[in-house]
Amino acid sequence: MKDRITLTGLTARGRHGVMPEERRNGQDFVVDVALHVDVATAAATDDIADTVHYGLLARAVLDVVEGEPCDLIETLAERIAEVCLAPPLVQAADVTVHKPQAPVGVPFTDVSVRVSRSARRSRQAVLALGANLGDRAATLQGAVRALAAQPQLRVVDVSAVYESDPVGGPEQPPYLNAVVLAETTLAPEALLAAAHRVEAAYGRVRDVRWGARTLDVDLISLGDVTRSTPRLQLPHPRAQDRAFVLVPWLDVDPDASLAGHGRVGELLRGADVAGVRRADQISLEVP
Ligand code: PH2
Ligand code: MG
Ligand code: MG
Repeated sequence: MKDRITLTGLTARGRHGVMPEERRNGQDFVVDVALHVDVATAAATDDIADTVHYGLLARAVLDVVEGEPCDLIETLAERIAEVCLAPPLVQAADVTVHKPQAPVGVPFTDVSVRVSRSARRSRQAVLALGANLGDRAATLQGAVRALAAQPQLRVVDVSAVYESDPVGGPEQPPYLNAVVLAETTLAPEALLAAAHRVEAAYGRVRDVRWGARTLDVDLISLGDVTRSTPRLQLPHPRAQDRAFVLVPWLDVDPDASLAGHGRVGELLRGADVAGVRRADQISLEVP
């Protein structure tokens, strides 16, 4: 996406700087911004609601310049980038802050800092937990807590717990399964890494495929992300066939749907759910 909306030479007085006289007297700061916005829709509809109103954005940028003083133009640029990324249509922003009257002590024309920042939109993550070794209930609760403690991830809800007959793999004990709904700004690979960290905290070793495990944390879906790499497939390629995922998922989100397969409630109509039994004596807390 190469479309840009740029504002150049936005100027206001601010009191940013390390020197006491900069704080006292203030000086001009000049800001250039380039907003990465797909303007095709607005071009077709000719409607301001389909793009970013640059007048409003310009005012918001200068409010930052005139606002709370900071020492560094790096800090100022970062604050301005945050304001630029606030409108939902902005995918990324390049912000340059110039300080042409900076007390540099030698003749000069300008000093500037430029930052480029991408919007980090929050997405819903659906994670399936499974445990069939050790204190399974304690492990699941610990896993939910450990997920909630991951940076940039908020646990929103947790399903009821289900006991399920093992599907596939060698002979092994029954599982406890549950599904966690979360909101996260993590990229897919970073979310996978977080899931692996939580598994590792419970002594998970990766040896026998589909074998018994203290804890399994599977990524079922992440917003509308699709991925097909050797390490990560999204949505999960087998979720649609797994009653031990679909039953708890429907429990925690009756409107759930799995991209490419439709509503979870519908998927379960034809599914064999006999092997998945609600474990009413166990319930998991949302931290
Ligand atoms: N996980 C597997 C393989 N088989 N069976 C049940 N019932 N529950 C699971 O979580 C499970 C499984 C591989 O991750
Ligand atoms: Mg797994
Ligand atoms: Mg699994």
